[in-house]
Amino acid sequence: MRAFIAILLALALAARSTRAAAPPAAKSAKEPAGSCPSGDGAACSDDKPNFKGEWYGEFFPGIPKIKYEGPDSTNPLAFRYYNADEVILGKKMKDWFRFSVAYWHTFRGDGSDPFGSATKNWSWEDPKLDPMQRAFRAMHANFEFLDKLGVEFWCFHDRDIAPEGATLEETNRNLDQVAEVALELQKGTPIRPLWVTAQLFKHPRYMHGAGSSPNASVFAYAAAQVKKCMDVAQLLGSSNYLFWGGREGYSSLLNTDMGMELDNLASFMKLAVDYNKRSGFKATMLLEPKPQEPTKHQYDWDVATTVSFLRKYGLEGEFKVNVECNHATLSGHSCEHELETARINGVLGNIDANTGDPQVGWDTDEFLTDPRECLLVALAVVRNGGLGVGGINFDAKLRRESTSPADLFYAHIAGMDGLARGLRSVARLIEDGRLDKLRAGRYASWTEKGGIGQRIRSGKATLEELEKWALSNPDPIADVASGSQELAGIYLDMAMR
Ligand code: XUL
Ligand code: CO
Repeated sequence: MRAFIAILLALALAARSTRAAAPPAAKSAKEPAGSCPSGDGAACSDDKPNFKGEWYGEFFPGIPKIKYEGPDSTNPLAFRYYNADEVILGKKMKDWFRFSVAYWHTFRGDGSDPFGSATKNWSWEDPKLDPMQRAFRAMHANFEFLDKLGVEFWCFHDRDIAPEGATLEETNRNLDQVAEVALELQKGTPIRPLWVTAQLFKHPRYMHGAGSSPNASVFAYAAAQVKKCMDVAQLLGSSNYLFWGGREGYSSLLNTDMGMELDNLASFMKLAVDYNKRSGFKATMLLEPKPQEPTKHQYDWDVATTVSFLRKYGLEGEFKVNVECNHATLSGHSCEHELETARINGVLGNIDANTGDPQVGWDTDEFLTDPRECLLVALAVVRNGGLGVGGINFDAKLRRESTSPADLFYAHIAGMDGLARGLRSVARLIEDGRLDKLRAGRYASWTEKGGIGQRIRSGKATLEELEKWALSNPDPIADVASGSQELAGIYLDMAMR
């Protein structure tokens, strides 16, 4: 009897877990129709020629090309602030931002978390298809999405676009095949990758790191992966090549030779820099700081640590940094601080414009929409004179509970509009001029002609000379003026609309 009950219980539990694993349907009655039913393609095929026999339907039927309708628009599938070709502060909005869609979150993110299985039911991820067919479909979905959103850049890890095979050779072949499809889809469009990176953190071989792994054979394998990934990036015309040190760090110093790991990581970077030059790729090389997660300590902790790493190993001038806002706050800084640190060191190359949640202590990768934060990010871009061949990618994902394909559009529209609104505010702030004046005014004594400030900045002053100067001049307390921080806040607030 007991055994019988146990069997019944086991069967009931098994049925429950199967139900829990099946993601809900992606459609919502109120929203535009989501995706085509997956599997056969016939139900939503149109007159487009079949491409390599993989797919000939629309993945986002019912979603129009997203247009600029101005701030009074009530249409959530329109831009209210982002007007791609409008010139602000001497540059088209699209050229200030060079927006890029992050492939991994947008097309491969399935909503799973450590406590629950996938929630999305994207048609390109049809479980009936094999991984390569799914990869081709996801690539088609990417290009339809970019076209409808009006974005000219995408960014990806090698393993986002093509699955690993049984051997490195097979993996490379998979990557070549999907890259070929991407190249075909790019043809006749302005669309190019903003940056490409090798995924050196998911596979168990990288559990101790890649360039900083204690195993030389893992280092060599990772180097081979980077070479191949750089070749694909070059083929697709990517402007940048990125390293985010997923597991380049440690979990315990007890078993870690930190000096050796850092030396090896620098060699890894040098090999890539060297190949970048010799292969004719000549991409801008980027490093993306993050303090921790998944490791306890990541070697590229923040921008300042990354700059000091580059200087120690003679790599300054070879890399710029990709500042991610959520990583900035994880490191105990603000995004503004990280952007400014990068700018004054001449290394601001790209931005992952996302945000975290102040109530959650990890990298939640949310779309950045807070007007004040967006203004400060846009201000950093303007102060830097733009991002050169870099740009802004979102590295942001839908919440697990957002399961409609239309949500992918809402999220990106909100992210793009947020920064566009920020840029419009920056233009007002600069035109108003009072914040710049307040800031510059605090340093007037350093630029005063013939003043002691100029003498000190020339590097010629000595301590004895300054002692003499202090003894023969009144106490500087009379010159110490208010910082007027609250007034600065009012100027910022007045520009925000
Ligand atoms: C992880 C992260 C990465 C990089 C690219 O925290 O930000 O997705 O942006 O590898
Ligand atoms: Co990132």
